[in-house]
Amino acid sequence: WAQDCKVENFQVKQDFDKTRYAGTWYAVGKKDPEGLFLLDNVVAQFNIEDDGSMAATAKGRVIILNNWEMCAHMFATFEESTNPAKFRMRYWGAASYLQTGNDEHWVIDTDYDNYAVHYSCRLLNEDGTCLDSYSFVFSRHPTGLRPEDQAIVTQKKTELCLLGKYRRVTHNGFC
Ligand code: ODT
Repeated sequence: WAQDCKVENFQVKQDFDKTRYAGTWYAVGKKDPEGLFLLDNVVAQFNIEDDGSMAATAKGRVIILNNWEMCAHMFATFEESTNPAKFRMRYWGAASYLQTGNDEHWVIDTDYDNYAVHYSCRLLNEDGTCLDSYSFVFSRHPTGLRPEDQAIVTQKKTELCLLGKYRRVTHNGFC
């Protein structure tokens, strides 16, 4: 089975259950996009709204305007698609100088209780591979992934054609 790295062929979580996904996720790994924003101390909190839609808040350390370090407070709403694991994420910050945007938000894999792999391609190449992507590895545990989850996550990074492109996301209490 040869990998073609075409975004449309990436497998996402089957029968994704947003209710089980709700709650707190600690970012433990990240593949950065062009012009990265969230640096470290990234924690996301997913919620199900009264209307059944998914929403999230996140905080993380950012550096804005060259050299100003701060803890960004971000908000997102998620638009569903025909695939339950593929959303559009509209996001904005608590302050106007933070990033806003509308990105793909795919849940590649999760066991809901320990790990999750997220993926977003912002820009496609002509051949259907991704020119500008970012991806988070999340853990339910602030201490990181359990050893038994690491092999699965490595497999998913490989399937996204991003193996070796992630960095560790540290948590040192800045946010
Ligand atoms: O950090 C980057 O370089 C790109 C990411 C920018 C988008 C951050 C928006 C966060 C909005 C609130 C939160 C939600 C949860 C998100 C989970 C994962 C993907 C960001």
